[in-house]
Amino acid sequence: MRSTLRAVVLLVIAAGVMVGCGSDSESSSGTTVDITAANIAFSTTDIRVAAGDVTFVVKNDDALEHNLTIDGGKADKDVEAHKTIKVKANLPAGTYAFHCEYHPDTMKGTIVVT
Ligand SMILES: [Cu+2]
Repeated sequence: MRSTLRAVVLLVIAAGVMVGCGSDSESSSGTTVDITAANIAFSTTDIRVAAGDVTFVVKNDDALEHNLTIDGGKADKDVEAHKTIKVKANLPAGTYAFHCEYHPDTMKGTIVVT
């Protein structure tokens, strides 16, 4: 009886682990670019990606709000203090300037899409 109980417990644990592994992150196509905003500056100012869907993961390490704006109306999204956001943009080949709406003088860069 005791070994049967143990087998059932192990089976339940195994099933739980399998369910946990199965629920992976959502399937995403395209490129992901990580940008960190810290000390009123972007960690990356010279971005190069392939044309198509690009997901920008913007992490704000500062205690004030930032923003990611990509020229040409490709993106415009705020990032609250100590938050991380995802911004999706479909970018055809070309060169795009990006900046933070609140600190455009110090937080800006270029995205080269090929
Ligand atoms: Cu900013």
